[in-house]
Amino acid sequence: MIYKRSSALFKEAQKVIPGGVNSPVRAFKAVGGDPIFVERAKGAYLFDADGNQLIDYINSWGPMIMGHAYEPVVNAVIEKSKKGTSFGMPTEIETQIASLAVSMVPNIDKIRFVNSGTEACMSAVRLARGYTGKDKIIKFAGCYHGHSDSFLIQAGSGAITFGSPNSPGVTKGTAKDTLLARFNDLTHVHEIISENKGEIACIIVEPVAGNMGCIPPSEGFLEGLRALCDENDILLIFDEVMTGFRLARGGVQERLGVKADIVTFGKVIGGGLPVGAFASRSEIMSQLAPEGPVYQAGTLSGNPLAMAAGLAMLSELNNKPEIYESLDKKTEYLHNGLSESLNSNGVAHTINRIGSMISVHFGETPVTDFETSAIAASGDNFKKFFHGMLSEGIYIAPSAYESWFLTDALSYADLDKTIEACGIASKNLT
Ligand code: KE4
Repeated sequence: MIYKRSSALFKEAQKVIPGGVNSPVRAFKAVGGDPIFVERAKGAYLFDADGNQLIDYINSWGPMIMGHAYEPVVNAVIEKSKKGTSFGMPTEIETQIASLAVSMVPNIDKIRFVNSGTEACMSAVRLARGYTGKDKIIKFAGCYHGHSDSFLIQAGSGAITFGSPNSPGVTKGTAKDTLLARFNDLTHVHEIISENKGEIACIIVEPVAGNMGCIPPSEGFLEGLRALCDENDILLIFDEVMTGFRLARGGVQERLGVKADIVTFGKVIGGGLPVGAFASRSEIMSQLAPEGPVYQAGTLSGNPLAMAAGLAMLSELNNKPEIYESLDKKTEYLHNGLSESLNSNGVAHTINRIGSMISVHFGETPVTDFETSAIAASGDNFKKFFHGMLSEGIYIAPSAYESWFLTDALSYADLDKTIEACGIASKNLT
């Protein structure tokens, strides 16, 4: 594979864009080398600036569940754009996609659209604080809810669960209201709640973690969070930016049968255009301006093109529920094939999978939280594996801390090619 033009484009980009990218993970810092510039994409395939064809397992970090340049979405955007691109006024299509989303997702009556997953999660936390009148939040180490200040917090020292900023620019004042718990560890959550009685507005969690690799909740974890929230008058926020409309039409609430108080969305809900959203029962959503006192706003929120893309995407998923079974089967097939390849090369590994989310972790340790994810990500194996797969025309996440996302456009021949590539890429792993 030649990447001359991508490297040249990267050099140009770095002159006018910090790090040459508009989002850090794209820069290949975790795996080394210059990032690939994509020229176009169709279905399961990326076509990069050097003309290489790659099988895509990132799919824009989740949105492309039906594959790139999906006709119904493309046509909807083209038609809508002919009527104008933004008005800053209410439009009927916003009500159409809101009604459809509310009909697909359990336990929500109303939904507010924004422009990113970050905005959705940031607004959901403000709504929870406004509704409960309490300031503190609990999040989980390794879970990512976007780059809002309250989320850029790392575990405090030792047993102290108070967070500390993990980015310059985040103030200690902000950090003190964010408490850090271990994912899949109910005892730890219970301890934190006891230490902060009556002060916690919400627990925000990726109900299936996708930012430590893919880590499904352990048996009873989500149910335990639900019980702790009910017992302590805390709102449970499911950050379903990755899992929403991907793991089921109704997301994790439907797939695993646990009720959240507020749910956030991104990625799939926009069909590849910038859409985030947060949703809840009427009693909570009525606190939002202009109905209630909790302020939240956005010039391009509910943008007609983005709504057209999202409505086309959700309509497809709603009308073809068989897509979820197809995606689950393809992901299981890939899981079994990758495992066979890695075992044939004697490579110690674990694979986490749920629905169409999957991740490969090296070493013997099962990956169930941030610490075990970090252990698996240490060493050079992931970096070698990433570049080995890329050399075989397979594009996986350029970081061991990311999940892969399958698209239903993948054929079984694509999966076989991926499995074969894994056998080659893992030959020289330790
Ligand atoms: P955005 O602001 O990037 O649309 O969404 C933030 C977000 C919120 N919640 C979850 C569970 C998420 O995974 C994300 C964003 N995901 C990353 C991938 N790990 C986006 C990729 C990037 O940062 O470029």
